[in-house]
Amino acid sequence: MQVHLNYLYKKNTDNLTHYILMKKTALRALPLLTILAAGCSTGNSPDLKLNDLEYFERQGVNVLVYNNTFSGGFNDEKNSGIEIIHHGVRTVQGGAVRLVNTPEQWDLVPTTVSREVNAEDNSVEVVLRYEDYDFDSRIVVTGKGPAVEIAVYLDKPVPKELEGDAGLNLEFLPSQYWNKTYLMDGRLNRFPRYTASETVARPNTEKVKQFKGYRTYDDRGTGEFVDPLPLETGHAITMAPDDPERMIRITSDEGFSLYDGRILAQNGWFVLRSVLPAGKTGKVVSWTVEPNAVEGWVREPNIGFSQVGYQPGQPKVAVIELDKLDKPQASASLWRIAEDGSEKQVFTGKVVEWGPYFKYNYVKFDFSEVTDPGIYYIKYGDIATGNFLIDEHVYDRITDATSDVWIPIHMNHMTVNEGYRIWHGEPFKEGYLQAPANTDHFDLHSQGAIDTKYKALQLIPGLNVGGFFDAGDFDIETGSNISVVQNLVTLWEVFKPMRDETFVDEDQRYVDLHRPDGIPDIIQYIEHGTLNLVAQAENIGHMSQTLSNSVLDNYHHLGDAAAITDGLHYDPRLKPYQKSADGKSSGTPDDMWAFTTRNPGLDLRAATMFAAASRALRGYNDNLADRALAASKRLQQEANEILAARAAQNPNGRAFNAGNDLATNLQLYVATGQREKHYLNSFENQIWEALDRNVNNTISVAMDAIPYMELNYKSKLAPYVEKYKEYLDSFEEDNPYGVPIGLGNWAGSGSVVSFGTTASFAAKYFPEIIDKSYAYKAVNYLFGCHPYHNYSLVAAVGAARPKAVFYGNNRADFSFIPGNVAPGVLFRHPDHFENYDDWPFLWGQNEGTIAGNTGYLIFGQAFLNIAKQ
Ligand SMILES: [Ca+2]
Ligand SMILES: [Ca+2]
Ligand SMILES: [Ca+2]
Repeated sequence: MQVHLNYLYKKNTDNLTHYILMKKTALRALPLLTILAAGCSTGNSPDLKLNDLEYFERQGVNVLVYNNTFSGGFNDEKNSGIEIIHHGVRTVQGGAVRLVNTPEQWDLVPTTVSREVNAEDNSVEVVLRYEDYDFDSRIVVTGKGPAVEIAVYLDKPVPKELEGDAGLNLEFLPSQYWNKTYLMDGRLNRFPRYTASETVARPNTEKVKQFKGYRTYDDRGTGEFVDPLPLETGHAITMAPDDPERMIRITSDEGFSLYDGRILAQNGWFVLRSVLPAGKTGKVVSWTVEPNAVEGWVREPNIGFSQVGYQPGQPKVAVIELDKLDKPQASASLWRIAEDGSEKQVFTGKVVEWGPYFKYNYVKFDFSEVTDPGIYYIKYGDIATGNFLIDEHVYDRITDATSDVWIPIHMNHMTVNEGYRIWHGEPFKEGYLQAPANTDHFDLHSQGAIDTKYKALQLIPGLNVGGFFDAGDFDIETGSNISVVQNLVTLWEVFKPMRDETFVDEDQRYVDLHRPDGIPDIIQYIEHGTLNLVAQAENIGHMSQTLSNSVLDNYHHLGDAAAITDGLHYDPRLKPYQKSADGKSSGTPDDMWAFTTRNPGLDLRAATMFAAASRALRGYNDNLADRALAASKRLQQEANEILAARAAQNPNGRAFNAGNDLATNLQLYVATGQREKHYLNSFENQIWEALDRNVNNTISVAMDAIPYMELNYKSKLAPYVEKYKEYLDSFEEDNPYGVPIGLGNWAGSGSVVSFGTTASFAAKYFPEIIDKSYAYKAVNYLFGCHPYHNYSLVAAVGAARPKAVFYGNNRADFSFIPGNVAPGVLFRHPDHFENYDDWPFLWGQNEGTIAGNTGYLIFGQAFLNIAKQ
């Protein structure tokens, strides 16, 4: 849930370029042909055979064996091990030796010591290791006809302390199996829609330790943990005989049990598990797994188009994703729905081949010539899409839900109301304690030596004000919050959005959605972010890394943020769960912590942001504007002194990030009312060299400077914009969607938003070089023209089919918070894109972030600015 990627609204796309170039050489040059070849050679075979991408394949069934490995701790761990992609959907994963019945996110995972592919044997062998227990196991998966055998081998017996705990597990996606039937040794059952199976409470001493000794549960003083009991136990299970695309049969002489992992954690899966026998070596467990393959199955084409619709004059190209065994249609057509409900074919056009991209083939259908406003749908072969609009105004409201709903719901330290519903009460009333020295944090932060005037676990006053929840979690990630305020100030200064749909009262600590209060919302959001960040600078003395949960058992909280802590000051003299006589403190150690370890780079970013915030707040909240400016000057001076001292101590060390300095100099020039020319001189001294070094990385900040520079600056910049155009065009070669598609463990909508923002500013300043088509590609992608499915990735925005489930704090309800931008289509090695819309719980696909969503606001405004020209 942590966000350590760059969510600044237009930031480095350089690494991405790199990645893409690598991928192009790696994939385009070589294996793409082999993917096709593999498809042709194995696609029609009834047997599961290893293909050139090193997974077992027959048409409709892919069995991956550690193409994706476990990483431990912060990762979902629902993305790894033995995985089955069953008729296009990844329904099975987690095949591994695991140490509990239904593993949670922070349970121990094995490291993959080695992975060996044996093509002759049609098998893959992986060696797994639990370092903590010096415990190795080997998993051998062998294709045998239409099935695979999964076998566990031990060279040494299971360590004594793991006897009864170590077992072979395989996990099944609840949303694809619930309500379907299964038979265990012939006994009839149905997978439950909601979990209500049985558990036992066992002493904590019997609990296998969790990642780094963290604990995912609050035992309420019982000294016991909860262990799920099986739904069923037997030797042969057939799942979903009622659904041929999900049907799977598994048998084992050793026997297994089926569990419902949702009983411990809402993101749990159904788990099939065989405990490894004690005292044995050799082949200790063997399963035969046969996923059903539907005869003659070909994946239905995914017709990508903008669910929000199109402006009459813009390019309109649908990208159609096809199974590699599918034969492309020669043409597709556009149908129009009239006001009387009648339908008529109005356009037929050629379908043009783009070619293979990872697992599928792509063709395009260009219907740009259709310009009459109206209601339309696409027909390709037998498939008719949902309808969409062609109209000048289709994009007018694309940021309203984000601005009116998503962002205010993420305001911390406030009660947030909407109509009859309280989204959350006022969180963290007891404030934040100094994090103890040398503490690692599960959300990837750490506290070194204490560098403030406070003692460990002492209350740092004044921090429970303002700020925004990071994402689906509730911490104030300082770096993200700095980006948020910076994003909002940019939005305010460039576009002056006067929209007022939100009531914000900092004295009442109350937010009411859809209630105008006479003040532009963006100014109120800038104020709210600044209140917390200034409080950090004033009370801690510098910026914290994060204000976050102190215990893992309340970090994974779902629901009302006000219920995460008890609102009472922690008093270690009381017993856990005991309240003081005056009702003001408790012995429950649930208070949030401030991780204060100083980072002068972060302080410099804060200094830049504070300068911008003071400018925006001037005349609206002068007191806060003054405090922000004072913090800016002090932090800048102190941070530079610290950095200079460090440089003196370590003359060969790397200087502070020059790219960041470039932006800071520009910001400070603007912040000082353009009086301090030396900032501008520094900027000018650096910008051309930075552009020469990396134009894609630097063009955005270079364009930011245009309003403040002499006229010849723009003409000097033009050749770089030409180079930038080559970069933008390179995406047409890279993938059928023509936008950067990230392949990391956090999917890439953020990069598409950045791409669209920079392309929009380029189209504004250099329309003769960069036309609007690049920005349109970005909106197309976000609103439905992307791999896997064609739903809009932005929750509830003006589309016929927006995504319906997201990883927000209401994710346990399989719901969304309007205006959220999903990370989107997640890449799974070696060739699968995925975005679950019936399962919210994978953050890499479905979580939105405060920095990302405020970045989307800027993109929306920048895009509308050129789209309306
Ligand atoms: Ca976080
Ligand atoms: Ca307002
Ligand atoms: Ca408390």
